[in-house]
Amino acid sequence: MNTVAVLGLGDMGSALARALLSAGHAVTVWNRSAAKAEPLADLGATVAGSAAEAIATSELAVACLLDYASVREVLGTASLSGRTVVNLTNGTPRQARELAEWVAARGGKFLDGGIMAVPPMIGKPGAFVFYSGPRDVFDAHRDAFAAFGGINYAGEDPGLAALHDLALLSGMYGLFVGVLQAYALIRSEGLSAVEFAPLLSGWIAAMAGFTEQTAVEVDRGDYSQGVVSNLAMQAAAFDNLPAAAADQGVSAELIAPLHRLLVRGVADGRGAQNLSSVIELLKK
Ligand code: FVH
Repeated sequence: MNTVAVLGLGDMGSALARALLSAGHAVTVWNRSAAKAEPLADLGATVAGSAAEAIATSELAVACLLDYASVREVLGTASLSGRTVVNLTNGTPRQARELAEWVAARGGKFLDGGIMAVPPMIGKPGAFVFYSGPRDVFDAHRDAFAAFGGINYAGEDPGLAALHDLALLSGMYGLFVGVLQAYALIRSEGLSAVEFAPLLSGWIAAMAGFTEQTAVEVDRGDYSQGVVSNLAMQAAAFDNLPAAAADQGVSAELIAPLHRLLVRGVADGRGAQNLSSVIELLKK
């Protein structure tokens, strides 16, 4: 019963199955479209005829499907009694908590996870996965999880892996908002994005140094200490970003939401505070 089942053999599910095989685990795979299982069979995986069959022969089932609706659809075909399901499908904390209850009601144990890697990174340095759910269930399967890369246990609440995953993705998408806007401005004059890229990555690396200090201010809820670039100044300078974009024939829609918040922050009397003070405006 130490076989690991992998349900879903898209780009990520296939990478997870390959990593488990490379680490020496016995692996049973299943995918809705059977053809995606063939390369894994060549690597030594057992191909199950159904998700129910894959789960029946494995104590641990790793689900990596498109979304939570497909996870429920697939798991709903199987008996989960005595089985552990670790869901590595992207979703929200609420979806993870609801799925945990749904699996428990069917007699299964549940962990949720958040993969911080693209498929080629799986099993290699730099990849890591968040897990959340009962500690004893997590500890029982650490060995299998090690095949995927780094392990980060986020806590007993099954929603915490998704929370951490989405928080990191928020940071990533924020970065790409800036990168795309910068390249759009550069390209608007016919300049080379490739030539500009080293300047941009160096600047981003320098600014990333403020991440920790921002965290200190956010945890304290005090944005008035050590202010060197106050919000009023930044809001005035930020006005130039959409203005220049308009002049250059570039849309400002990527940066418009932050512009609105800066203006609101100043109107709220936060002009003398740090930029981090804008986080107060995000609270609902
Ligand atoms: N790929 C990535 O870069 C990211 C990295 C971080 C984590 N994400 C999440 O991982 C989940 C799976 O992503 P993926 O890259 O494997 O996605 P696809 O290659 O599109 O494969 C999707 C699989 O889901 C199966 N599927 C979809 N709907 C159903 C359904 N109703 N019933 C059964 N299976 C279903 C699909 O099957 P098929 O189309 O091949 O028959 C694929 O196996 C995802 O949550 C990412 O956000 C990846």
